[in-house]
Amino acid sequence: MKMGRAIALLFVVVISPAATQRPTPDQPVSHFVGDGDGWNTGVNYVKWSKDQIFYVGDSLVFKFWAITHAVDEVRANDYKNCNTDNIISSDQTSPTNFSLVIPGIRYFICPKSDHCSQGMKLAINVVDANTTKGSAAARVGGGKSFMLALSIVVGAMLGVMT
Ligand SMILES: [Cu+2]
Repeated sequence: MKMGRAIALLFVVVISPAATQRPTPDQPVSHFVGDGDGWNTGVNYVKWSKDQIFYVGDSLVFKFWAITHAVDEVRANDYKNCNTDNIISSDQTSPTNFSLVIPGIRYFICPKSDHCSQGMKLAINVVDANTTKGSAAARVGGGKSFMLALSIVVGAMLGVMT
């Protein structure tokens, strides 16, 4: 009984630091959008953004081929519909740097050709390190997309088992 509790405690101690990728956001981080792929077509930015936590104080850097791409910051609905009629800002030169100064979701799309509808769009949730510590539910899309991802994983596991 005592042993079991000790093991349980050990699990908490060992597992907790690994639960978040950046437990101490003391150093601001520059997030290079798409990593080595940059800002381009054929990159899964939903997946890219899920793999990291965006803290207030960090920055977001877009690197792209300026002839074929650009970066427009837009609002939620325009992100959803790939609409460039009400943009917040537009940047045509690479690299483009955005400082993440306040918490909240920010939306970016490529306004060139039909790149946005092809998936060249990015939504990030900027979190305040003091209040959220980057919990999964605080990610872009909230619990809904997290549950969707979870159900896909569970579904895949069930598929493997049967
Ligand atoms: Cu583009």
